[in-house]
Amino acid sequence: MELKNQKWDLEKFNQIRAEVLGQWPTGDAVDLDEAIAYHKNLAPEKVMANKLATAKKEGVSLIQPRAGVALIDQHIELLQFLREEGRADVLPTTIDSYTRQNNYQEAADGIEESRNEGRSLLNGFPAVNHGVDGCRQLVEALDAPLQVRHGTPDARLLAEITLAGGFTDYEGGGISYNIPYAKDVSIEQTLYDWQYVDRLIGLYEERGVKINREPFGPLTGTLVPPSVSHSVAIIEALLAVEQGVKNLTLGYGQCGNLIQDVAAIKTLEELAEEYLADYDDIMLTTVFHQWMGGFPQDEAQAFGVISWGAATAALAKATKVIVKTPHEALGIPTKEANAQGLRTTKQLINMLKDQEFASNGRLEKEKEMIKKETRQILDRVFELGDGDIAQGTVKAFTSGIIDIPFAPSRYNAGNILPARDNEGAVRYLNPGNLPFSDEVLEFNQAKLEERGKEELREPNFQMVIDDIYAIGKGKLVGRPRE
Ligand code: 8ZB
Repeated sequence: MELKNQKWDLEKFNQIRAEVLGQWPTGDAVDLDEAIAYHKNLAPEKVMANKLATAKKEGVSLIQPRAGVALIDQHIELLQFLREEGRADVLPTTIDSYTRQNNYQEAADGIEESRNEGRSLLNGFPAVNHGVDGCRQLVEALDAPLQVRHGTPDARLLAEITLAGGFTDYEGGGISYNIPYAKDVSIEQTLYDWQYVDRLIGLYEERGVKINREPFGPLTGTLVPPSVSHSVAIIEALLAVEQGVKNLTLGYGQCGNLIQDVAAIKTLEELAEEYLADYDDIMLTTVFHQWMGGFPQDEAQAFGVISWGAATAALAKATKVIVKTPHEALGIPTKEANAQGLRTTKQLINMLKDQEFASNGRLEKEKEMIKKETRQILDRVFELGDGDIAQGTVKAFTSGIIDIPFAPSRYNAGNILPARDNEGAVRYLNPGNLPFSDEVLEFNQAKLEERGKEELREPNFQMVIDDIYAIGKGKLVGRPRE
């Protein structure tokens, strides 16, 4: 394996491709020419990039749930329900954990047991086992675009089958579907395997088929500072477009302070445009994830959290918002709870669609700092790779130049510690080895000292713990007990 940020030649791709398609018998049914013809016959409203482009132009935020069950019929029923009762604009298919681990035999057993029990015993849709035809049954039964949502370090066969099956959007990336999801998979390996996925999508794009790509923005979903997730999103975007990806949605997970969150969505788009300037014809959109950390168990409180995310997404004018449900603290939601999260979100989106968060000094300052932090990280990554962002990324993880808080991966340094400031914005309590200037370090420190003063304690690890549990307990900032 030689990892470089360079478009793969077709020979290399095809060599590996034979291996990938041989990983499970359903790989045999993948035929790229036939799949491209199938996509060209899809109604335009079933193509994700079309919906995103229209939403971006009109300045509205689309809503999307997460959802996936084991059996095709039940999955169709679920998605139809979310479309009709939840008024979802675009649809997901959440993939089960066995498939995410490339454990297709366990997935097959799960399908069998689900048939016997008459209910889903898998936590998602096992798309590899259902194969190209199974995926096409979904596409044909539903009147909205479908995206694959998963968490798979090696997602090559899953991509082959779902894309040939008519899905028009694919989530993930070599960092964002490794570091938060796996313990023992090297970053070099996942960057390589995701180059394959992006090269495959590049082949569709070359032949006039739009497949949207969405790096997973929220990472561990736990107090991730915007500049950490922006750096990862932009790296994954650069790696994708090099392989021929044209339609990209970059993501960010809500932190909870309105000004910081609006600034994050704005800077994500502005920075990405800047870093992708050398590539032509890229369609760039944004996705805002409602709060990804711990949720309150009480459903009424959960609706409060969902609403605040919906309001923030609308005011930030994110192209899409990924919706949580009142069952978040418990596990996988019922379809009714899922639809409630969607309707709550749609209400806020509709009420706020004619309002935009006006530019002001505080917003501008926040944007300036996110941009500075992100550029400082990315500049160092390029430097480490002698201009090659793929090689730079591998080195950046080893040296903690990129560092994702609370990640399980042993390929992540795990030195940084985030904490909220006095207004709930997420700052660097311990910047670890991130390559920040004195100005950036002092800004973060001053913000945390402000909170320390208010709480009569030094900014310390207890703050981090308090912040992790705060929203679940009904607050944003984890204040000490009075
Ligand atoms: C990283 C994403 C975690 C979120 C939800 C979890 C959580 C996972 C399913 C699902 C509906 C599924 N999630 N699997 N939601 N159906 N099969 O993803 O609840 O919010």
